[in-house]
Amino acid sequence: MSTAEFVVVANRLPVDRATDDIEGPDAWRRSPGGLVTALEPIMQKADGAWVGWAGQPDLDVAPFDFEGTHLVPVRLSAEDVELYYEGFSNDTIWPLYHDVISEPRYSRVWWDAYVRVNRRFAEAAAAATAEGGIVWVQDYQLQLVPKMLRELRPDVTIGYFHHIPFPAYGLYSQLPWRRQVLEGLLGADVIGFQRVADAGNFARSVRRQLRYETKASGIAVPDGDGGTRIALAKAFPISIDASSYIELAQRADVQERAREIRESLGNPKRILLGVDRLDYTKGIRHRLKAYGELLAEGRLDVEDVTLVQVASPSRERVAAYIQLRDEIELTVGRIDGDHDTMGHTAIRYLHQAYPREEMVALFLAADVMLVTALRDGMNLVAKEYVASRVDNRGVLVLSEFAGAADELGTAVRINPHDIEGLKEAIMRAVEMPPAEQGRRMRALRRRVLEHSVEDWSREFLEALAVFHTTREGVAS
Ligand code: GDG
Repeated sequence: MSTAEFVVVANRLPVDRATDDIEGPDAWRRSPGGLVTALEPIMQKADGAWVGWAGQPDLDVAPFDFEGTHLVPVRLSAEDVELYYEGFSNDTIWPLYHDVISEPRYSRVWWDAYVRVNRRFAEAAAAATAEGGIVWVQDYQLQLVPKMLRELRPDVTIGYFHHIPFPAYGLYSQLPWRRQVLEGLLGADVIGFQRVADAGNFARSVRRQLRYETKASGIAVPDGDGGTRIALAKAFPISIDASSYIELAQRADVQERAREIRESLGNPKRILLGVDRLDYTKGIRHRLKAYGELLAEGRLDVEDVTLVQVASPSRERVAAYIQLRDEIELTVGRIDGDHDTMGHTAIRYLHQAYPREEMVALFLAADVMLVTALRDGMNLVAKEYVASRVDNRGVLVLSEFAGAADELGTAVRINPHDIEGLKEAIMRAVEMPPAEQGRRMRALRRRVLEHSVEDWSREFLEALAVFHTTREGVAS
């Protein structure tokens, strides 16, 4: 079997199966995610491999090459998907790490599946990596992989990036397997987080639970031979492929589509926009509450203002998501029922996923972007909106509980729990004079354009390379 010098391990492969009728690479399409774009140049240069699940249960696929990357599928049974993915990953870790917005469920059966599946990923990564290679593990579904991989392959340099928040110790300590998860992560040489606060929360949990010493970003981890090695736990805020959004936003057909969208909504004076996976962390209900009250109080009028809410389908078999969808759709129905006229709607609600071009057209059509997350690792939508506003217009209303708030200082900042404050912020955004929009948007764009997703992966891999070089030095 072939091995690679650089290997990414993620829950999902960077491809989706387009058709079941064809075998081999022709049956696959590159998935549109940001991580895929971020890593593509590195994967090609390094002759890299990507280990992950192909997205369908019980599917047996042999490793294959796709557009310059060697893909190594990890098989998940329908039961694995239910227990490891929907259960432990998305109904235990996800709610716990997002400050218990929804109650996490602690199931020993789910945990056992999580351990079992993480081991399968670690074994696949161990087999796919060349002697002295570099492995980059992605996200909360695979927190045990770094340690398991280190045990299998002590020669390999291991990085881990955590895309979601790491909670305060008082919450983290609920986890019945809190020590195992910390030890799992500490198998990595570099553990990357979105915010400085996430790295701080992690270090504190390590001190409290494991009694390891920490100094600045370094953590002294016992090496098994009576000594210690240093692991780095640090913030590496993720970003987007800004230039691809700019390119789309400059395309005449995309701009025409933006005009068409405004037109089809009856050319309201202001369009407000929300774009989220339908997830309880995104604060969609708080957004609707504030907007509904502004309409009810007559401070906003459906003749002038429309809210477009794209809520892309997500985790549709997890109970909390089924309930959330019902609640949101009930609320949207009530607000529209109370305020719509024949020609104008209060909320155009779309429980659908769209191509990237349509998203950028929406960004261009929207005067105000509402990001009201109750907790969010970063929130890429905020950065995508900013990158798309090549006209330096538009207002970003941004929750301070999204990681993006650390970088996007000139957004209109909100606490989504404070409904009155949120209402004031929406009014301010709706009424903001163009000159102020321009001042704020230019500063936002500067940040996003200066720090794109390529900078993110380069900075992370540079930090990891220090460990790689040191290890080579020891080996020779
Ligand atoms: C996790 C963390 C962190 C959404 N609907 C459509 C669509 N999208 C795209 C957006 C954006 C992405 O999905 C969502 O990224 P977010 O960052 O906003 O949120 P999560 O999915 O929760 O991502 C998050 C991220 O990982 C990266 O580290 O920022 O905090 O939770 O790119 O545009 N894209 C298209 N059609 C849709 O209908 N094409």
